[in-house]
Amino acid sequence: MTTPNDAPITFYNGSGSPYGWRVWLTLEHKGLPYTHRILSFSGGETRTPEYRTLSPRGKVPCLVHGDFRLWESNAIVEYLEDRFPTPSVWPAGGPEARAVARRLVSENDAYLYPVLRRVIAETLYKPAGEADATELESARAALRDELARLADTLTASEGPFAAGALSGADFALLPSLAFIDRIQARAPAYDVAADVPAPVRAYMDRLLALPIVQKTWPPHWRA
Ligand SMILES: N[C@@H](CCC(=O)N[C@@H](CS)C(=O)NCC(=O)O)C(=O)O
Repeated sequence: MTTPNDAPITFYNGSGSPYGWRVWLTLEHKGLPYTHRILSFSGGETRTPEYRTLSPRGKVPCLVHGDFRLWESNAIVEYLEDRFPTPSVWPAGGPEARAVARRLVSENDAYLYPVLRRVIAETLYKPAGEADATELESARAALRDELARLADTLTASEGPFAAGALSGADFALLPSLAFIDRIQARAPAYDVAADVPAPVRAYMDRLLALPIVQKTWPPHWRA
């Protein structure tokens, strides 16, 4: 049976989840009504049998629309786009522009975020001063390379955002970039923010000025 468009939406998320964040931004960008359930990772709320009936891998994000359950953030974004196409999360410039925006999402997921995870593992998940220096420098070198590529993309962009106008590409990139500032705030001795090139910093500032970004800031980061 097809889910009616006006069926209630429940969005399962975790504070600080980069994958949840892009779905959250998509819901807000489209102005959709939804119930927001923020699960506690440390409290094991993503691991309960009840939650696994919705999201079998026990991961967030998960979207429930009427009787339809969906997990995997990019599939959720595309589902919301199919269901509620206006405003779109993809650029208006035709197939090429949309393909470039989707490519930026793939590059974030395949390259930028994985190297950032390595930096996070050494800086946020280890006590101060206990990072593996060799691994951290290797990860930071890879991160600088990814940020340089992003700086080139931004410089070539025909608008203020990664694919021109605000799009799903920005919704994937913002959480990764926000993590750099999170590391800077929590582990300033590493000065990871120094690795951010000027065009990327200016882009982050433009993103941070958006009301939907302020509204979706991870709740536990505000404390
Ligand atoms: N490929 C998935 C990744 C989802 C994912 O890794 N979610 C993490 C949070 S960022 C999670 O739920 N982890 C909980 C756990 O593994 O217990 C997606 O795009 O939705």
